[in-house]
Amino acid sequence: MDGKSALIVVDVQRDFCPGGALAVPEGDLVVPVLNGYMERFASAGLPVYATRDLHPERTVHFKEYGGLWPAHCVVDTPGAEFHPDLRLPAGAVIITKGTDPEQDSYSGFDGTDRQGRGLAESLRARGVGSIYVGGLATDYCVRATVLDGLKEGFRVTLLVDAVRGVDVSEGDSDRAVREMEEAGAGTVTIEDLALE
Ligand code: VGL
Ligand code: ZN
Repeated sequence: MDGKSALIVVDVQRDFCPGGALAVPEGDLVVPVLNGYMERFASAGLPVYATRDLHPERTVHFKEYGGLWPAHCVVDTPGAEFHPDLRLPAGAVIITKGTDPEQDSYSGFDGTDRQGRGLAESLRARGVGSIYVGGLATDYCVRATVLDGLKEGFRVTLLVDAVRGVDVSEGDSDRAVREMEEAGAGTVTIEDLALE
């Protein structure tokens, strides 16, 4: 697909960082790297999106109600906030997902902006054809967002230096990276990022 590039920062929230309710090992280490990516995109005049996981107290996503996870990123709690050191540029679009108590909603493409517009629709409306995805967690929300982006017809690049995984089973993140590559995603680090 033709079109400009956009950055998608996935779920860099307090609860996914050390000390949080569902801490991803080294989750906070993505913050300075993503700040660098956000500066590059913003100074090139390219759109920056940030997704956030936002759950009601009661959802099938949580262990207590049949799901996989301890309660995390509950609406109106500090754990749902973006990491305090994450420097979202002015004009960053926030995409919220996980508010439906009947669904997991791992993918950013399940989310909506403040106007209720879906991520794919918002990207297309801005002429985006290529997305760069980093954040948390490699083996869940990053994976789902990358695979859905490919299905939606975007060119997708995984920011391999700006992701960390949960690894419920050892090797999950490595397997997720291979799966994303096999599905058609490219990979890049900030040293070799060349924005069109
Ligand atoms: C996530 C597990 C549960 C994620 C969200 O952001 O990857 N993982 N909810
Ligand atoms: Zn969640």
